[in-house]
Amino acid sequence: LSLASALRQGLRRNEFFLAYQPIVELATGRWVGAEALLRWRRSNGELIGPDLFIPVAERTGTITKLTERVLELVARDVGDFLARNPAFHIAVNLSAADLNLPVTRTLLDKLLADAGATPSNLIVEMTERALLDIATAKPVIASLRSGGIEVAVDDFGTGYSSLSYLESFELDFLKIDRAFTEAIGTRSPTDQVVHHIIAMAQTMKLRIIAEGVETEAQAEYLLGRGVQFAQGWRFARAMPWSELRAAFEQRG
Ligand code: G
Ligand code: G
Ligand code: MN
Ligand code: NA
Repeated sequence: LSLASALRQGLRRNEFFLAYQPIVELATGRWVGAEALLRWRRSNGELIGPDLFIPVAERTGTITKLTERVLELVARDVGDFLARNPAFHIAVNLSAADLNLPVTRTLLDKLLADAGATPSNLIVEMTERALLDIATAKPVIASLRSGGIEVAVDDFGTGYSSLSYLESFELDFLKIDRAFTEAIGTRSPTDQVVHHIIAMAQTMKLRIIAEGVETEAQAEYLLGRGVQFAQGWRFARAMPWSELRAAFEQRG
């Protein structure tokens, strides 16, 4: 069985689920949102991460179905949470191929309707493993944003076209890739790059989410440079939605 056909079978058998990693406001430690991260539990019990299967799904066209499933799972997981917590954001990852499809907008609208949520509850993260057709994606992104959904450029600095994205699209968030967060305080050349990414994002009036924050020193550095948001093991790992909701409600 090739991975591509295993993916299709996994979809039929409902082997996919989501883990949610809190997005934290650095200044207060408050959980202001969560990123939905796709997981695949195969019938033999093996857990496979998206780094392995998303590229295959993108190459074989299964990504459209996977994304559809992700949006259904989010709607099912969050239930009426967003209606009760209107300031909370759910971030979902879309692939380039999704952005080029009109059906994506329909699915996002359905997700919001199912969850009784408003567009401002949703952040769309554009990943850049696959090169985006800018001419096609531009009106889609503009339409999402004019509808009130916010858009983030994910894994900034690692993909094909980070800088051209910033030139071509109006965006709301820039997510600093974990590789750059890791370099903070290491005196490596990459450490300097973090500084410049932050300055550039601020010049462009983008809000910043730093990924992979593991240490207090990294959090201090980011906060000191005006980075508002972070994800990472320093704060919380990705977890099942029920666990996140319980922890969120306990935190008050
Ligand atoms: O959670 P983990 O570190 O394994 O995720 C690895 C990568 O897979 C991340 O960069 C993330 O953006 C991507 N990813 C996770 N979930 C999804 C998803 O639902 N759709 C897409 N397209 N990418 C995802
Ligand atoms: O889509 P994105 O690239 O944001 O996915 C984030 C991935 O990074 C997830 O798979 C998550 O499990 C992983 N991750 C999240 N926080 C940390 C962290 O602090 N350290 C490390 N090493 N990995 C993390
Ligand atoms: Mn992401
Ligand atoms: Na990322």
